[in-house]
Order: sequence, then C-alpha cells, then structure tokens
Amino acid sequence: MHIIYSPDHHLHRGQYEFFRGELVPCFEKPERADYVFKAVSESGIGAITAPEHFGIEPIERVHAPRYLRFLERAWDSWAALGNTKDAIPAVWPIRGFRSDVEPDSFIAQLGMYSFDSGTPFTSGSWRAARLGADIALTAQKRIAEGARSAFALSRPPGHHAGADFLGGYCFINNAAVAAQAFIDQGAQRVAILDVDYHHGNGTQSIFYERADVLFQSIHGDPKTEYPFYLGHADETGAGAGAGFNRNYPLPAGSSNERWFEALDAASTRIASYAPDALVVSLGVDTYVGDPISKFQLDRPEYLRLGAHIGRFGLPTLFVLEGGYAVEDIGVNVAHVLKGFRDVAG
Ligand code: Q9C
Ligand code: ZN
Repeated sequence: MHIIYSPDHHLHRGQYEFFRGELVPCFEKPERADYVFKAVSESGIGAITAPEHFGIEPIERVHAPRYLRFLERAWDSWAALGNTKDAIPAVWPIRGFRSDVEPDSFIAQLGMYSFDSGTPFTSGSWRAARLGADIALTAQKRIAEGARSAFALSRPPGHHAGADFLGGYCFINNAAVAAQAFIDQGAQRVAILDVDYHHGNGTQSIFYERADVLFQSIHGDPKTEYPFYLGHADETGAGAGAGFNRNYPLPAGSSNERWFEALDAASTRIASYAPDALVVSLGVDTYVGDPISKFQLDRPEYLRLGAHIGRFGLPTLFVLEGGYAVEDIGVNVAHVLKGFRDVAG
C-alpha cells in the first residue's frame, strides 16, 4: 500500500476551541498524525512517500474559487486587524440574512464561510490544508497508475468542509477532491464510504445532486450528535443524484454489532453500484476510547473493518479524517490498513 505523508501538517496547530462554554485545547492536534505515522511506519504496511504538488485546479473542481481565495488570504486579513491568536468566527448569517453580498469585514466573511466555532484558523492552516489536498491527490494518482490501494495520511481532516464552507476541524474536503479527480480522469462511478463517527456533511453536500459519486455515511444520529443539522436517513440525494446518497445514523452508544450491520447495508449498496474506485473517509473516532464520540468499537474491530473493505475487491483510497484518542489513533488506523492488506494483498 502506498502511504503519502508530510510532516508539514504541523503548520496547522490550533490552540483552543469552544467546548461546553469554555475554551479548551484543540482535540484536532498535530500529535494525531504523528501517532498514525509512527504506527504505520512500524507496521510495515507500505512505503511512506512525500506528496507531489497539483496546484489549485483540482481543488477548484469541488470548492468555490471565492472560498479558496478567502482561505488563502484569511490569515493576512486577520493579522492586519492586529490579531495574533487563532481566528475563530463569532457571527453567522443564518436564516433570513443575506449570503449573496460578500461583506468587506473579515470577521463577517469568516462567519459566512464557516458553520461552527470549533475550527480555529491559524497562520499555517491554509498551507497545511493545501498540502492535505496534495496528499490525497498523490494517493489518488498512485491508484490511477494501477496500485490497488493508497493511504492519504494527512491533517487537518476534510469531510465536514463543503463547496464554500469550513467547520468540524475541516477546510478542504480531501476525499471529495480525490473522488472528483477519479471522475475527471475518466472514472464512470466512484463510491465514498464515510466511517468517521460524525456525518460527512461536506462530502454529502458536494455530491448530493450527482449520480457519478455515491456517498454513504455511518455516523452518530444527528438528532443528538455533531454536526446536528444533516445526516438523517431520509437524505437520499436530489435531482440526478436521487438514490445516490445514503445515511446510516446510529444512536450514541451503539455497539460493534449494530455498527457492522450498517456496514453490511452500505456494502450491499456499493456492490450494486459497481464503482470504478472506492474512497474511504477513514475516521477512527468510532473507538470506544474516543473523548468526543460515543460508539463502542474496540481495537480488533478495526482489523475487521479493514478486511471487510478489502473484500469489496475495489481500488481503494483511504483518507484520514477524525479520531481523537490520540495515542490509540495510530494503532486503530494501522489495524484498518493491515486488515485490508491481509485480504487484498
Ligand atoms: N466546539 C471530525 O471528526 N466538536 N470532526 C464539536 C464544538 C466538533 C469532528 C465541539 C467535532 C468535529 C473530522
Ligand atoms: Zn469525526
């Protein structure tokens, strides 16, 4: 398996996020990827190489150019106001406000392009997010060249980021950028399987009206779990995309068995869709020890998950998403990849 990695993910290092009324140290921290790097290095699952650079065009295939320009300039705009700490939005244009007029105020722009206060933007966030997309695109290229599988070992994560908004620790939707690259290179159908604890609202929204990308997500029920406002079972796609979106919301506290039942249902749909490639949004915040999530998956379940994905027999691109039990993330991710490799070779 090809593993793509850069230590420059350290450029994105948020200090604090709002959590239950106070600022707490960010859960999404550089040590996460460091532990994954360590675990995959020690496991011998595959060679670890640096990303190539692809420019902005493949990212503009899924993100609005004006959103990307905003991100590119965001730190300088924030710093020009005399700020030195992380930029965190505090005002949002919800129902009844206008989002067709772009404000001049950076604070107002930040609110327009975000949906939560938990995603601090730092001096290195743009460079790290760009690098994350390059990592996903490099992994995608390896598969396009004939590799059976690849792992994009990057942070910040991506699946909460939509065409023109950030949130949930995400800025650029790496899985969506990679899926789009497969399509742009001639794939007829790409399936995305999102196994992160949280609904992949950004990915869903990007592909909601399209039949060439099947999106499926297994996650905590949005009635009680973040991101709250999307991810229900009745969201099945619209227009040309009707029938090409499936959500499997499960109650907080769900067991291994319940989770794997949902995976079986998603697997049946993947088989009938017969995609040319599979992109896995690989969050391991389903782990029983995760500090912000509420499923019960135990360590051996990650080997089982990897083997299950391996049995699809598809070219498979794994993209790292969430997982916050810092020291366990590495082992759990390595278990998924090892379970996959033991089946898929
Ligand atoms: N301050 C991913 O796993 N936490 N994102 C809500 C708000 C947000 C998770 C707390 C969780 C986002 C990629
Ligand atoms: Zn998550």
